[in-house]
Amino acid sequence: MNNEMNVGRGAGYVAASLTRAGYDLRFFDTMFIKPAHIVQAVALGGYDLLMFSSMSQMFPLALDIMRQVSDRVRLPTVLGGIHATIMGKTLLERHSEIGCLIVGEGEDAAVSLLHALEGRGDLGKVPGLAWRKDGVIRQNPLGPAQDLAKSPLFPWYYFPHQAIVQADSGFAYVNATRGCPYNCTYCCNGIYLKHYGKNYLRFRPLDGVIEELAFVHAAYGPKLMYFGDEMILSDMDYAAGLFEAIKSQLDMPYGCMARVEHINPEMIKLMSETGCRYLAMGVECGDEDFRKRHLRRFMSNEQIISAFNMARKAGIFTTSFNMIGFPLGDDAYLTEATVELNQKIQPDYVQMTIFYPFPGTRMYDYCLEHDLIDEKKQARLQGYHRESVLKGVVLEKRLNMLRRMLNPEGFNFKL
Ligand code: B12
Ligand code: SF4
Repeated sequence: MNNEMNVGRGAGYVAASLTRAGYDLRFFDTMFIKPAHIVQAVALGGYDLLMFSSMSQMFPLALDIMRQVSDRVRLPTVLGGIHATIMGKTLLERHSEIGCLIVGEGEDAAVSLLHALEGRGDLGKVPGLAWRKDGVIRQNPLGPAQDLAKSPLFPWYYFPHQAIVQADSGFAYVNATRGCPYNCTYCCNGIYLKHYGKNYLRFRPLDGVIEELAFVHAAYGPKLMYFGDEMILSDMDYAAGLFEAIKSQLDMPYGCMARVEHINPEMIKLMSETGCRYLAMGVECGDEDFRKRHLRRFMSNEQIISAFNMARKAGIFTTSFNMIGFPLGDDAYLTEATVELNQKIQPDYVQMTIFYPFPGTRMYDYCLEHDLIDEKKQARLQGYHRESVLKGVVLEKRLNMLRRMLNPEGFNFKL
C-alpha cells in the first residue's frame, strides 16, 4: 500500500525473502497499479494467498481491497507492516476480512508462515503471528530482530525508475541501518523499541551497502544517494567507516538525516570531505521547553543553532523538519517560536508539516483521552502534508503561507 513516488522498503524486503525461499510472487504497488486493477488481476486467479504491507494511513484502502477481492474469490489474507505491528491482534478482533497478521519484522516470519500454511511447520511457532484458532484470537511472541547481514538483497527491480530517483531532487533513498535509540512522543519508533529493545538498532555490513550503492548508481544514475535511515549517526564509528568507504570506493555525493546532538566539528569535517552534500535535521518545535516536556526531545536551541551553523559553513545543504498543530500548547505561539528558530538557523529548506497522531504513540493516547481526533477528516487525509486531523483545527492556509514565506525559492538543491 503506497501513495508516494518512492520504494516500499519493508514490503520489498519481505517479498525478496519469500522469493529467496522459493515462492512465486507478484508484487503490486498501489502507487503504480490502481486498486481496481489489482482486484481484477487477483480475481482472475492463480493466487493462493494475498499479503498486504500497510502504514496506518493506507490501512482503510487495504481493507477496501480485501473486501473487493473477497466479493470475487476466496483467498486467505495476511497483513504486515507498521500498522499491523502497532495494532496487533486488535485488528483481527475488529476486521473479519483480515485472515491473520504479523507483528514486527517480516523477512523470517513470512517464510515461516508460508511453511506452516503448507503443513511444513506450526502456526503457533510463526514469530509475531496473530491468528484465529477455534474461534479464539491468539498472538505468538515475536522472534529476534532481523539479522541485517542475512537479509536478502533489496529487490530494486520491483520498482519503476521514477520511484527510485525522486523527480524534484534527483535523490535515491538507500539505507544502511535500521532503528533509532530515541523515543519521541509522536513517533512510532517507540513501538519497535518496546518489541525489540536495544537490539532494534542495527547496522548493515559495509561491503553490502557499498555494493548496493554502486548498483543503484550504475543502474539509475541519481544525483545523490540519500540515507533515509532514521538515525545513521547513532554509531559514529560505523558512520565514519561508511562515509570513508563511500569516498574511497565510490566517490559519489550522499546525504542523510541526523539528530543535532550527533553533529560536531569532527563529524561535519569528515562528512564534507567524504561527499556529504545534504543533511536534514529535526527542529520540530522552536520552543525548547515544549520540545523537551511534550515531545521528549532533549536538545537545546543552542545545539540546534550550532549544528545548522556547522553544516552551513561546511557547504552542506540543510533541511529542517518542523511541525505545527500540536494537540496541546498555544499553537500560534509555538508556530511563532518555530519560525523564529528557523530564521536563526537559516536552513536551505524548511519542511513544514502538520502534527499527525499515529496510533501507538504517546501523543496519540493524549489525543484519544481528550477526544481530539476527527475521524472523518482522518479517513479523508492520507498524510500530514495538507491539513490537521484534529477536531476544529484548520491549518491548511497557515501551512501554505509558512511554506511560501520560509522557502521563497522552493527546494533549490544543487550539487
Ligand atoms: C524510510 C521511511 C520512509 C521512506 C520510505 C517509505 C517506505 N514506503 O518504505 C519515505 C520517505 C518514502 C517515507 C514516506 C512516508 N512515511 Co515513512 N518512514 C520511513 C522510516 C524512517 C523507515 C522505514 C523503513 O524503511 N524501515 C525498514 C523496513 C525494512 O521496515 P518496515 O518498513 O517496518 O517493514 C518491516 C515490517 O514492518 C514488516 N512488514 C512490512 N510489510 C510487511 C508485509 C507483510 C505481509 C509482512 C508479513 C511483514 C511486513 O517486515 C518488514 C521488514 O522487516 C519509518 C520509521 C520506522 N521506524 O519504521 C518511517 C515511517 C514508516 N513513515 C511514516 C509515515 C507517516 C510516512 C508517510 C505517510 C509520510 C507522509 N508523506 O505523510 C509517507 C508514506 C509513504 C508510503 N505510503 O509508502 C510513519 C508511519 C506511521 C504509521 N503508523 O503508519 C513512520 C513509522 C515514521 C513515524 N512517523 O513514526 N517513509
Ligand atoms: S529521533 Fe526521529 S526517528 Fe528517533 S524516535 Fe525521535 S522522531 Fe522517531
